[in-house]
Amino acid sequence: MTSASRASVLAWLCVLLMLSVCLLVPTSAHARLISEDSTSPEFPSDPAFATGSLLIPLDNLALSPGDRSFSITVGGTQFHFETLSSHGLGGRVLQTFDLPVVLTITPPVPVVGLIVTNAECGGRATFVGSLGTEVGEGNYGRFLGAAEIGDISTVTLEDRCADGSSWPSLRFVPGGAGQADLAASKTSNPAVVGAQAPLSYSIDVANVGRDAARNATAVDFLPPGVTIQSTSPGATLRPPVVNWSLGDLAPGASQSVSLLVTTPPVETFSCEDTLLNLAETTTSTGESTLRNNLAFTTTRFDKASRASQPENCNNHIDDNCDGFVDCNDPACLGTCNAAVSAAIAPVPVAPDDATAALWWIRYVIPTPGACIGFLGGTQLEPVCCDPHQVFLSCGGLFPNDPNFKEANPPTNVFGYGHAAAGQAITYTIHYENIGTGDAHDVSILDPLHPRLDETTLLINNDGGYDPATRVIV
Ligand SMILES: [Ca+2]
Ligand SMILES: [Ca+2]
Ligand SMILES: [Ca+2]
Repeated sequence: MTSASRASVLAWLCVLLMLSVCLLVPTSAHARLISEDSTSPEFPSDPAFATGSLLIPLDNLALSPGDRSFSITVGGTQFHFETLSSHGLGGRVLQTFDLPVVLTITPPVPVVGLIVTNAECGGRATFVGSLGTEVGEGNYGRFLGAAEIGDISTVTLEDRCADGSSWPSLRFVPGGAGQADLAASKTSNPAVVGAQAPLSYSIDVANVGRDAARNATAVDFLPPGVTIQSTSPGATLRPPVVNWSLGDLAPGASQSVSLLVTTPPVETFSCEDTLLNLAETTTSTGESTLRNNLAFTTTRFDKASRASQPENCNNHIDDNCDGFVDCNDPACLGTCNAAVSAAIAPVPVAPDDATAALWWIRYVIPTPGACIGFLGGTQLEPVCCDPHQVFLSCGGLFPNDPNFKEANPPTNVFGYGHAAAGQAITYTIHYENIGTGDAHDVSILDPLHPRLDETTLLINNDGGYDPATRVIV
């Protein structure tokens, strides 16, 4: 996802580029590929088959070369398996020759797999469900299947080097994958909050589907730095995650949970901070959609709560939240640039007045240790907006985190850089699944900094924007 927007105010002042927290949320935890040795006495051992499955030796179906479909009737329901492949299903056993066979299943099934034999380079099976896709590879007796990816409607069979593969038997669980549909919503109070202040959250979970949702849960991902004060009953606390087991939810039923936290101490807030809180709901029953399982709220830091703080002119922090850091702040005039202060009288600077800010900076002479190095349109001393005092002009110094966000113009490793007023900033979010299972329906949430102009926002990769919370999803 890339977003571009304009710095709208405070010309030539440093712009904090580490603007937000990006969160990756896999919302289908149990989806899996099934890969088993079909010659093992334990086969099939996957719990997906515990409730009963059908093993279909395809040679019992008496398929002829060129046949493109077969049907199996279970409990009055006819399951139809069909391919549009020109060479059909291959004959006595299902074969792929030099082209993949795309097998459609009508109606879809919750669990399906096949045994592969005689693949030149190993067989590959791709299972497409309503909630995700699984891909398995194997050879000579390996059973490849998939479960908990919703209603599986398509299986693509192929050989990894396109020389042909044979799939002599098929196993599936008849019946739909379930049509529960949990929907989460979330509220927070208050909307703007100071440091070390109470902040409450509530999460509502409703089953809007037609089937019961078994083993429903509500999970809250707390913002960094908050401390938990209390929760509604039944919570399991593993900060920064709080989890509630809700049991089974009948169609139309709903439950609410809540928690109270204390916001972080003032030292950990920047003036423009936004606390992003996420909630997710899950069920072991198949859902018709996972898009509504995630809910979030944002809470702005109350800048006014720090207006009376004195500006420390040497700590690289905007202590009083007037938009000006250290020597940029009129309160520091005479402290940071004595030579200049004699010639230039302090001027009242409105926090969001770009013209006033420009005027002020233009007449500051760069001196060693001073926080501004801009004169005549050339350069800023970047340390002025970097409390860590390390500026490495590097997009991409993020070797340890597979999930990171970079900006152009670039920032240092702590996310600090600078941009001119009106300049476009491009953010690129990189993400990677370093686990051993597939992550389905991954969401990326990115709160937009309050001083970036949302009217110029461009979002790539099918992202959406919620203007109420200023969060890109
Ligand atoms: Ca849902
Ligand atoms: Ca300061
Ligand atoms: Ca200030």
